[in-house]
Amino acid sequence: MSHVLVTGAGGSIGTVVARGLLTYGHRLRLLDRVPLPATEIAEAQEAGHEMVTAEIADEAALRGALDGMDAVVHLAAIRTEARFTDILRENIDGTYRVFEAARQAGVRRVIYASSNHAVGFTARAPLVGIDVPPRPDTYYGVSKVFGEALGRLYADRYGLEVVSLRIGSFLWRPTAFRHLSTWLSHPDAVRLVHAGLSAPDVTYSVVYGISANTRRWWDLEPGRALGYHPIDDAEVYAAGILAGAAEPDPADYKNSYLGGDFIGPEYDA
Ligand code: 15L
Repeated sequence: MSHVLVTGAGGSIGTVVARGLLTYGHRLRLLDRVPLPATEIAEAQEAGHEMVTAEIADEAALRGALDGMDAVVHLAAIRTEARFTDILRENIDGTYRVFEAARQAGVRRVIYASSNHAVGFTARAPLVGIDVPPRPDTYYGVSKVFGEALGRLYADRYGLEVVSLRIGSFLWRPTAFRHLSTWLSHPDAVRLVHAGLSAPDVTYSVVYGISANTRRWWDLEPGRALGYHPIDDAEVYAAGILAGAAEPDPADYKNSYLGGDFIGPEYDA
């Protein structure tokens, strides 16, 4: 069992992960900028966990939230493309603040929610490893490259144990053709974060956060080496998805890259 701060605990992934980590016996402190829904507060408090309502930018509050923690799961972020100034504030500066406060507080491990969009301009292929160079597809992707690089720096320079999770499409269920490759189910997301928290001998690791999808493009071996053993497979939804829509046009360049729609002109600045 470890004492874990979860940032962005009220967000879509935060809510699922926080609830799931409780079942693994972690003691949680849940941080979000807005108060969590009353039902979740009641549930978490009943289980002996704490809630903190604060902005990541509030240094004193962040320091207080990290006090006594063994690990932080940093999920708070803008989750898609946005204006650069917003990405800079929330994803770049916000991530720096979390790593730096964790270092100062003596927190041992940081689990960082990166994204497949850190390498979104990489050509689709079975199987893309963790050793491909950064090829972000958006400012959002750039912020994830930054977060991974910062994690590497804090691991090398300060000895923090850091795990960067290149999350695919975190969804209740896949709804589009691309998701057959990129889906991360809710239960697998919990398994992924728990593996990151409980793996022994971490210095710095990058793993792809997807389920055991038959049509995956990313190599799951680095995750398995960490103890992440996904169970779900988007393939069980394939028939429904394929019946509802034509297969993507291979001549459309967006379908050649990992990032999918994020590659397209609608995501231009
Ligand atoms: C992500 O990183 C985003 O947070 C999410 O909005 C999706 O776009 C997902 O990647 C994806 O690639 O499907």
